[in-house]
Amino acid sequence: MTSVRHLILVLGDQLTHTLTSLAAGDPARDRILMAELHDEATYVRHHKKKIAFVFSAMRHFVQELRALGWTVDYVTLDAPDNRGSFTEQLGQAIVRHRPERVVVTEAGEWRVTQMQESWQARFSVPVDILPDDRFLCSPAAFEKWAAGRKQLRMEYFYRDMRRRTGLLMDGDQPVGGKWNFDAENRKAVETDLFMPRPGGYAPDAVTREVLALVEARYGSHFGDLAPFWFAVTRVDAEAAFAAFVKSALPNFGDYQDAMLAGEPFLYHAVIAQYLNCGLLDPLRVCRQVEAAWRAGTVPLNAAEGFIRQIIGWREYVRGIYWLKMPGYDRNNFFGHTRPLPDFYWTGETSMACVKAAVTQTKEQAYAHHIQRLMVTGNFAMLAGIDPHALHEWYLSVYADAYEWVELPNTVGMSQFADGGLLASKPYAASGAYINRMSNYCGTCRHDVKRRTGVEACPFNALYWDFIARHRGKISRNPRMAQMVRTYENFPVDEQQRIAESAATFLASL
Ligand code: FAD
Ligand code: DLZ
Ligand code: SF4
Repeated sequence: MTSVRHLILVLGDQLTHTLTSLAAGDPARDRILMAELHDEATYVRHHKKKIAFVFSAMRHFVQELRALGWTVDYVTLDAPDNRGSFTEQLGQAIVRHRPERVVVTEAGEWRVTQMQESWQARFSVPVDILPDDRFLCSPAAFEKWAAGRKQLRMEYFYRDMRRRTGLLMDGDQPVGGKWNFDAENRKAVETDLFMPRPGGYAPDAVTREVLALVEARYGSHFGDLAPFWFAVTRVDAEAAFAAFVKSALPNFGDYQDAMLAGEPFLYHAVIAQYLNCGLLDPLRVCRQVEAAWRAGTVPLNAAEGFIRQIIGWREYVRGIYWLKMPGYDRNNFFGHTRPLPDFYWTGETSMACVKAAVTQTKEQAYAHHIQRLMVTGNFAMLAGIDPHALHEWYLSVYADAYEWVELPNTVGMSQFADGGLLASKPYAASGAYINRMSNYCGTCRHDVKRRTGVEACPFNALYWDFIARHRGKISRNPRMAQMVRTYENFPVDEQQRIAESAATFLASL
């Protein structure tokens, strides 16, 4: 039996060498524990590609740790001593190593912090839970920012973060004279033979072994394992990001809201899976983007738009998560209860936009923001889908999904289920929006110009039916009041046709 000083449990989204629990350790005296766990792969049934990505990134991280001199107990999914959960696995390691202390960095999900907080009493060993300093704004700092504010608007939070980091600042003023260049970022996109692709990597022997393991154990989960091209090391993730800065970032701003059939990635970075498991550092990527703008290779609307997503939205949703958990996942402002339609899993629907979003989600464990927000999210809200069921779907199907970032985006931004804490208005839109921002409608069986009837785009009747159903709740919102008035000015027979078309469509789900 060995005896160690610190037993350091590193979680699958903590693959960062400067992690606080590692920084507090000493390779000569401490031992690291990492484990591939059935509970983590199945607390929602994650996409196969996501599980493979996390396991492979973990295995590569362990190689790096060992090369740095650390002793690591790495428990593979198929190891005989695999206990399946963080708590059981840690308990076993405590018996084996009898550490003086257990040291962890706080988990990214409330569910797991509850486990961490139970360990000291359960195992009668001191457990140090250290802050996660990979974020720019701590939960406590966010709480302070939020205190006393009637509305928590991202834009004001973002300005504070710009001032704090100095990113894109000219003294105390934003460069270019404006904080936000979004007005320039709503262009529709056209097919381009030279469209950049995210940097991809052929699976090495480690990844191939993981892919076989995941197929054998989780073959029935949603999603395709092949093609697998994600980076699984920090070096490759940084190379993929550098390629994005060079080839796609210049157009990132202009086409941020665009969608195009057959182009799952467009000018997006496809890095959230790397940021969220710790392979990429958020501040570092922002500094690289600022440097590209200062060097003149990237326009300001692209650099600002990108930096806002990271130091603004990403930090802000995390702040909301910790401010409102537990319980935020049970918000349901509109009282929606409809089950999630099967086509969220199969992609089998006549709606070309939804089919494209679900199909690429199945193939790539990725969809870009506007597909998540304005196609699958918008459809779910208009159709009255239970926001908790939708939350579990988003959490399971995307390689970048962890509850701290997914939940506020789903419950707050996309479903307005928190009644407007996060978003200033529901992101509800008819087919006209999707038609303006994409080329899906041209090949769709439905007619985006028709509001009602069997040929019509379902988003249209559902949109007006949503306005009608919830006007009591939304008419006081200045940004929705005009839509409520428009609906109320429709002739009564048109209102009836809307209700009938929506009911017929919903009955067919
Ligand atoms: P890009 O479009 O290239 O943006 C760059 C980076 O900015 C992203 O990698 C991400 O880190 C950050 N970012 C952009 N928008 C947001 C946002 N709204 N919230 C937080 N960070 C943002 N993002 C996740 O990382 N994990 C999730 O589980 C997740 N779930 C979502 C669910 C819904 C319903 C919606 C509407 C959005 C969700 N997002 C989530 C936000 C956003 O869609 C993804 O971050 C983005 O699509 C990831 O792709 P990308 O790396 O190509 O991002
Ligand atoms: C997402 C995930 C998966 C699929 N598998 C593991 C795992 O086997 N072991 C592990 O340590 N972490 C995994 N993760 C990430 C965790 O779910 C994540 O650390 C928690 O959700 C806390 O954010
Ligand atoms: Fe989607 Fe409607 Fe356009 Fe079809 S017509 S692609 S359902 S918005």
